[in-house]
Amino acid sequence: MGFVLLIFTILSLSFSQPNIVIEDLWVREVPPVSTMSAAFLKIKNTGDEEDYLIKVESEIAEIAEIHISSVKEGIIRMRRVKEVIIPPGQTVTFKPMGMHVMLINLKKTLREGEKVKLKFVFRKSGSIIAEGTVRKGRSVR
Ligand SMILES: [Cu+2]
Repeated sequence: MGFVLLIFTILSLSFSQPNIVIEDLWVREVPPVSTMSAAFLKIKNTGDEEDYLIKVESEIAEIAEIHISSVKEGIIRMRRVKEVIIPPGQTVTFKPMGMHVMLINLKKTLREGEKVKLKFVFRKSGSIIAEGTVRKGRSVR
């Protein structure tokens, strides 16, 4: 009995972990005068434990913040979120009018078709670098 329990403990330790996959990353093209843009993506967790996105960094902007947009009384508002839970077996989508990565103080002009890299930091999985493409979109938010 003790032996069986020990094996079970080892198995659960080795298998209970998040597995983060980043897909469909894109950054919105903005006019050269603009100092801000936003990035959108899908974060998939194919593991069996939750993880948390706690930080984003990019070489194209001085600051990258996790934001969520909402409409209140006809006005679009954004607020910063400290962390985003990525539940096991689920995909969290960052999309226009929802969650996004706000890129503040752009260091370069973003042109459609260009490749950009962002670093996503997760509490358990650590840093994951993803490459995306600059695309045209409707509004900055
Ligand atoms: Cu924002």
